[in-house]
Parts: sequence; structure tokens; C-alpha cells
Amino acid sequence: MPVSDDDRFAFDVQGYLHLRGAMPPDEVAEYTRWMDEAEKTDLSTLNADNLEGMKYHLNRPVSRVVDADPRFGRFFDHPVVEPYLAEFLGADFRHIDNDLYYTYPGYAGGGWHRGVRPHPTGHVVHGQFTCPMVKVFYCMTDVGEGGGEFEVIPGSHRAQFSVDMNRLDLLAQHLFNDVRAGDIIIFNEALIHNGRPNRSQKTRKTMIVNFGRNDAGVWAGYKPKEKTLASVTPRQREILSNTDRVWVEPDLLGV
Ligand SMILES: O=C(O)CCC(=O)C(=O)O
Repeated sequence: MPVSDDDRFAFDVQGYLHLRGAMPPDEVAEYTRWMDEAEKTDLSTLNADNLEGMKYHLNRPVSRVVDADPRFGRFFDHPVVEPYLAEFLGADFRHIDNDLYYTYPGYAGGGWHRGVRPHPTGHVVHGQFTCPMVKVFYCMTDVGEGGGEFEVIPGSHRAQFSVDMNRLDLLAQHLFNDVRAGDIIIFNEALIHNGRPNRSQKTRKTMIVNFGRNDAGVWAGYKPKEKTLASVTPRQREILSNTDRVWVEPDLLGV
């Protein structure tokens, strides 16, 4: 399905899309089986090739999860997501990092942050998106209020002023507190965003993949293993085949 004018408009003005019901229940059930297996990964064995890189990993519960199980390559060219990535990053987009990411009961919350600088046009130049970094959340559990929900400041990818980010609540925030398993959230990493405290009894489970433009390097600690590259599909291999350097933010401010 091509990206609709409505989606293009919404991603431009908000900096995110919430695709509800994008993965049917049987698909989520299959991924949940993969996740249950991945949770048991021995992290020191997985990272024996790059123990130094482990210091960049959250491992909540598994970072570089595609190296633990190449079936997770599915999340790099998922048919629902790929057209959006092509629109926002260019058809020859690349992977930056990948994490199976859980927010456990009692989690204190993160801190507001962004992955790249805002851009005065919101990363649209001459009618084309030029986003340097776009993140995809494959939501594998329902998330309600107080469930460690994700939050963003819509429009902050073009913010002209700074804001004190040392607060849990910011005036213009949007909380993703009505998420159902199977939803997908796609956002411009220049949006100010955060994960809130989990006051519920339930773990919030998300598969997170971060993407960049063709010249994007991987985030430190996320260079895929040769064995992984040999195991995924040719298209996934292409997406996982970055330039050799680690991630450096491109200077798009002059664009
Ligand atoms: O979903 C969350 O709890 C926060 C994730 C996040 O901030 C990120 O992936 O950059």
C-alpha cells in the first residue's frame, strides 16, 4: 500500500503515525513465540564477538536481537512499514539499531530525549522527506494509562525553542495510552520522546527498530554478525548492510 496523503500530512505536522491494528492477532502470536525464546538468550555468548559493544546495549531483555534470532529480520522490511520508511528515508534506507525492549512493572521511566536535532522544516525539503532517523515500534502488548506508556511532543521535530526536559510531564505531550497489541508507531527521531513509569502489573513489550538514510552507520554495538547477514533474506541483508562507520548525525541544517 502506498503512503496516503493523510499519512504524509500527519507525519509532517505531528512527526509520528500510530498505525492501529497493523499486525493481526495471529501475527502478534507468532512474534510472541519468537520473543519468548529470545528472552532466554545468553547475552555474553551473543556478544562474545564484541564485548565492548555491549556497553551501548540496554538488554531489556535483548539488544541486537536480530543476531540472537535472524527471524527478527522480519521487522526490517515488514510489508506495512517498508513503504513509510521509503517515503521518509528513501527506498535505500538502512538499519541503525534493533532492540527487543521491555518496560517492566516498577520501571521508573526514562527521560525526555531525541535522537537527532530538530529541523526548521521538520525534515521536508522541496516536498520530500529528508529525515535522518526514523524509529519503528512494533507494539506487542496492550498499553493503557500508567503502563509505562510511550510519549512524544508532537511537532517537536521542528521546534525552534528548547524546553526543560527534566520533568515527567511537558505541556504539549501526547501519551500513547490506548495502544493495542498489533499497533505500530512510526516516529521522526527528532521528536522529543520518552517512556513513562510503569505503575501497572504488566510488562510492556515492544520490538524497536531504528532506521536511517542510505549512508547511516549503525549505532555503536549494533553491527550485525556475518552469520546473521547470511541467514536473513536478500532485502533484509541490504537494509542491514550499512557503511562501516558507526552512527554520525548528518548535517542537514543547511539543507
Ligand atoms: O518506549 C520507551 O519506553 C522509550 C523508548 C525510547 O525512548 C527510544 O527508543 O528512544
